[in-house]
Amino acid sequence: MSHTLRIHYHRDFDGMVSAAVLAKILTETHDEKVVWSSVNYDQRRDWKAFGGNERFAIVDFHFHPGAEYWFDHHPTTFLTPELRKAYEPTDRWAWDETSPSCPPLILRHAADHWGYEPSERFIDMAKWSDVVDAARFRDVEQAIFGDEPALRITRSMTAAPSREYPDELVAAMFKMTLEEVANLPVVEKAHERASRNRDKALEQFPRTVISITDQVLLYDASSSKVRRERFAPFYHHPELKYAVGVIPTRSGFHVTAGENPFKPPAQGLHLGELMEKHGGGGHRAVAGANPDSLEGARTLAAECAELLRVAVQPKS
Ligand SMILES: [Mn+2]
Repeated sequence: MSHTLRIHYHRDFDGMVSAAVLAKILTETHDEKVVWSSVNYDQRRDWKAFGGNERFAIVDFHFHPGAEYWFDHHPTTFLTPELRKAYEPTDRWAWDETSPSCPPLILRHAADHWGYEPSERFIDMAKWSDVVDAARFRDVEQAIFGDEPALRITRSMTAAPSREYPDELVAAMFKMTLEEVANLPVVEKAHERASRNRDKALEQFPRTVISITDQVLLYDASSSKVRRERFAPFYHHPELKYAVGVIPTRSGFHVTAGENPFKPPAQGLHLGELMEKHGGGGHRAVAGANPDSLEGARTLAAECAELLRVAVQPKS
């Protein structure tokens, strides 16, 4: 029997950085032998059985009592009240929903509990994780066209050449700087493809718009022929407060709702809590859910848009 520890991580920039950082730290401070693989929301269906018979860790994803190490910053991390009760901070578990991304809390925890001193490159990765995950970009131009290494890596994820691509990026982040990772031929190639897709997406977006009312935009990009750029609504319509849309996933459809990060609404709703009621999750400012059908996704998106329109109305 192997005593290897598997690190399960959320398949996005801060999730990959979290996996690389924890892998490195555990290798150095706990003498662990680690491997890693990404998780997605579909794997919550049989959450009890998650992890199988392996030793495992989870970063930037839902709390699981079987995780030997667990770190997350999502407010919707607990799938049931029982799981919420099963959590308490330990020297191997930490949750901080005020953290803009997950890596800084892992670094902080490792410093406080395990005497770990982070390297310059990990501090840099944690800084960019906050920018990317909390959409703390200078402006919409940086979000869409910025060519800093972290942003090129993030963009390259939208044109991943294989299912294993995130695991390869974690392996690269385990030993390289962001700049070195971004300059890898596999990343450059994916980034070029992603940039072409982005340009196409910006051009196609106006056709997917269903309505713009009270600074809330509703769109339907469920067609597999339509390219997607997350910030396209706010690029074309800087005055927006929210955008809600339907997009395709590998196995179905996803409803995504987000505040305009460049012009956050003064009043609104907690999107993570809203999506939680529909089997999804996320943060206050951005969240999503995966209804069972396209029709269900369209209905949910329209309902969300309507709730947001009411919520942003000035109260008299
Ligand atoms: Mn994440």
